[in-house]
This record gives sequence, structure tokens and C-alpha cells, in this order.
Amino acid sequence: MRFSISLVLLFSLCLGHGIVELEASHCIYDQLQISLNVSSNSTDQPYRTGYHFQPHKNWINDPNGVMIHNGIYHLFYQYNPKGVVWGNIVWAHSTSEDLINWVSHEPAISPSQKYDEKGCWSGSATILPGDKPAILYTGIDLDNNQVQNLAFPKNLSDPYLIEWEKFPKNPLMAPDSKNGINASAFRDPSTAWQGPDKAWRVVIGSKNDDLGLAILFRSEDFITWSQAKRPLHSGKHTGMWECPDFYPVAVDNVTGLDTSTLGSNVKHVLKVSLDNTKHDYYTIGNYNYRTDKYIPDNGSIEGDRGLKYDYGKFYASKTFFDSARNRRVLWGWINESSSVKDDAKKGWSGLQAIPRTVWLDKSGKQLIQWPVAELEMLRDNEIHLQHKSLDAGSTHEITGITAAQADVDISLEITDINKAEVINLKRHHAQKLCNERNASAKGSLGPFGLKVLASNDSQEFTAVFFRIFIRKASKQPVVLMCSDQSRSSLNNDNDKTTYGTFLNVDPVSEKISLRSLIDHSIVESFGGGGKSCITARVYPKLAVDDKAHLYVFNNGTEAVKVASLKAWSLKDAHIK
Ligand code: DQQ
Repeated sequence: MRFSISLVLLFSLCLGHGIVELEASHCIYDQLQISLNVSSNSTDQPYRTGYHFQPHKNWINDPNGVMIHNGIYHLFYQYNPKGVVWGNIVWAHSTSEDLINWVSHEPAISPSQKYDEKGCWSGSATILPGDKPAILYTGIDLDNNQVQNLAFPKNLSDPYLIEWEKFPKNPLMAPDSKNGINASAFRDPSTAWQGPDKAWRVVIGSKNDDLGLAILFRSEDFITWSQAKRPLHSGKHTGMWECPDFYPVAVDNVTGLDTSTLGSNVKHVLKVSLDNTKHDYYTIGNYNYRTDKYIPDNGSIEGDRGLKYDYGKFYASKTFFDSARNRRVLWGWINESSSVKDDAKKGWSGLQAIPRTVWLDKSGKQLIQWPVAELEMLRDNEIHLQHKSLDAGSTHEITGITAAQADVDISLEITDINKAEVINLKRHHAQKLCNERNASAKGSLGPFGLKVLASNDSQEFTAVFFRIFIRKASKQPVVLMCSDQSRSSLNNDNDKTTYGTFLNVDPVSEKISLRSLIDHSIVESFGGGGKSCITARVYPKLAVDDKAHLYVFNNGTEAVKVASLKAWSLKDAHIK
């Protein structure tokens, strides 16, 4: 193996002592800031993915500065060049022509100046007039203050924009203690937008006590920025807002919009990453550029009880407008659920989710997310199943594809809603309900769905499933969507939290669909055509590579029907 006994000893010290908690709530494991040689041998690396973005080794977190420029997609991301844990953060850089196959370059932005000597933290790209990309990022200065800095490509005729120059007048924005802003809670500039008055606006994540803030700055020239008297928006009892993302969505179609678009058929989305809970939640509402205020729609719930992009592992996300294909694309960081000891063994930690196209649902009340269409070029060995009845307690194996690296799209129909259990939902939180009634707990209508990364003896599996209930109060049906990791691995060092959410689908008039992207240690699931998403990290010991199986199952007492199922093996993406 690639790490020595002394490192194991150092690691054990880390568990008890010597871990420094930072404001960004990442731990610093001093003793693990050491880059290891990492094996590429697949038998040593059962959890490496085939088509998700991940560097060869070391730690990654937030996607940064995502953009398209001259037909090339850019993904920058938080990266530790010196270890498998968070620290020494630089902006690593990769480029792609299709969002799936990637080539890596030298880090674009690394600590070098007194205003970013202690870290180059998250930020965003804005395409300025004349097609000139600009990056705003948070620097940690020598006194540990968080400040905002600007960088431009050194050579605009380089199609890959490999070298970036920091603006000589950095820092351009600093925290104002008179406004109650602490210098350790002022970070992650959004993509900027330009109002009809031509002034640029940008939001910075912050907090004042436990009031989460999207602090607004304005500028005429992108260089001199002044803080607006009031934030764009704030949220009571939400704590630090990290990585705010603010963008327009079209009301009546799926087309993406440039970040500066305003108009009567346009709503706005504000997403914030809640440091307290490590979830990305969003509201939909209206933005008034005259007052520079964003007001969420009635019923758009603020905070961790609100709508989440993803109810599993997905954080510090960021969107960009893809002008080549008129869509808005969402990137998000998927963290590990394994122990730091196991991360040190495999030599890497963290990945990026498959980029998702995002648009406003017809209801206007939520977003829809769907893997970018380019992923489909990796599909191979298509198999079909149609009109298959799944009797009570039955399991059916799906064969003919590589079950450890696959794309599965299933739609299910219930037969009789009157058989659904009546439940007082006021007392139930979706995740708790999924936890109490896991995949093995029989119900009437459900659990039914997929068992993925399953061993042939069912000792290991991850179940992504549904249960249908009738609400006691309204007598209306409700669909629960769960991702149950409790049996995902014989290794009990992993976090096996079960995730869950309610899915806004009428199970009487609609089929219940589920698409799951399976990639060795990731199960990224999209319920109801992208209305609810759940991403899980799992680390099977038995269900590895060709020992992994895929099943459809029904553990309810009532039959359900597989209206259709399509599944594909997915080929490896080229990620160099
Ligand atoms: N990660 C960055 C911060 C951001 C946090 C540091 C979110 O800029 O607030 O690596 O994961």
C-alpha cells in the first residue's frame, strides 16, 4: 500500500488531537498534509469512479469559476495539492469540450500575495463585455481576513486560458466591521450580473450572528466595488451562507438565461450553501433591480426545511449559463462518506457530481435537474424491460449491463391507491420516515424501486425506493423517495445515513420515474424526471466491479408494475 506505518500513527493522532476547526468548517489535519503516491490499479481502487470528475489524487471540494469560453468548458475547483484532507487550497483547473471528458492543467490561482497567502478560496467567473472572462475569488490574507480578489486570463488567445494574473489592486472588497461583518465570515463571490443601469452587482456569502446574509456590492467598472446599504437577501436562524448563487430562470420554457437577464417572464433563484447543515437550499422569487432586493415567493421556504438541490451529498454548488447550448448548468461537490483513514488509504477524497441542466418546473414552484445530455454518449449495451408486474415481495435482476457503472431509467405504476397506508405527515420528516421504514421494512404500497451495487447474496446493497401514503389531513396521496445506505457496505466505518424527501408527483395520474447514475461509489438518483435528487456515497466490500448486481424490487404487500425500464452500461470518461 502507498502509505507508511508512520502515517497511520500520525493519522491516529489526528483523530483525537491536532485538528484545527476553521470558520469554513473544514478541519485541518496537519499530519496529513503530505502527498502520497496513489495506485491507479483498479483492484487497489474499487471506489474510483468511471465517469464522474475526480483528479488522480488528493482532496477536492467546491466547484469554482465554472464557465464556457470560446466553446471550451472550464471547471476550476478547490484542491489541496499536498494531501488527502482539506488544506493548502488552490484553484485547480480542467477543461473540456463536452462537460464529460476532461484535461487537467496547472492550478490557475495559488496563494502568492499577502491578500491570499493563506488560501485561495471559492469564487465565480463572469464573462465581461468583449467576451473577457474575469474571476472573483476569496483570498485569506496574512491576518486570516477573508477578502475578495480579481484575476484575468494572461493570454486571451490561449483557448484553454491556462495562466491567470491577479489584478494589481487586489483586494477589491474587504469586510466592513461597522456593519457587523466578521472578517472570517465574508466569502465566495457569486457570478456578477449587470443591471439595465449598467452597474455590476455581486453577492458575497456572510452572516451576522445566526442571520445568513447575501451581501451586495456594486461597481461601474468591475474594479471599484462599494457595499450596498442592505443585503440582496438574508435568512433568520440560518447561520453562515456559503457560495451564494443568484440567477434568472425562464417562466415558460426550459431555456437557460444569461445571469443579467431581467423581464416579465423571468423569475430568480437564490441558492445558498448552509454551513451549519452542509446542504444547498434554494428559493424561487422576484428580483427588483431598482431596490436590489430579492423576495422569495410566498410558500418558498427559507432554510434547511426549504427545497434542496439534492437531499444527499451535494454541496457548495454553482451554476453557469452555457451560451453555446442555451442552458443553465449546475455543478456540485460530492464529499466522501468514508473515514479519513480510508481516504488516506485510497489517496483521494471528493468528486464533482455529473453536471446537471437546471430549469424551472411548470408549476413555478421548484426547479428540475437532469444530467447533461452529453453523458448519454457514454451509454453502451442498452437493455429494455416493459410491462413487468412486480408482485408483493418480489425481486427481479437486471442483467446484461455493467451494474457497477450504469445508467438506469425506470418508471413504475401503482395498481390501487386505496391500498396506501394513511399517515399523519405532520409528525413525519421525510428523511426520518425513510430511516424508520427502510428498504427491508414491508409496507403496503412500497417500498419498491432499485437495489444497486448489490452483492449476489444481498449482504450488501443500496436501495433507492418509493413508498406511497395517503395524508390523513387532506386525504391526498404523497410519494416518499428514499436512498437507504444502511446495508451498502460491510465496512461499518462509513457514514450510512439514509436520505429522503417527498416527491411532488401524483401517483394516481402519473408514473413514478427514477433515474440512477451508478458509478462504483456513487449513486446519483433523480426522481420524478428530476424533481427530487438524492446523491449517495457507498463503499461496498463485496459488490465491487463485476460482482455488483442490479435489481428491481417490491417489498410492499401490493403489486406494482414496471411500466418501462431502460438501462445502459456507461463507458469510462477520459479524465486526464
Ligand atoms: N469551501 C471554501 C470556502 C467555502 C467553503 C474553502 C464551502 O470558500 O465557503 O475551501 O465548502
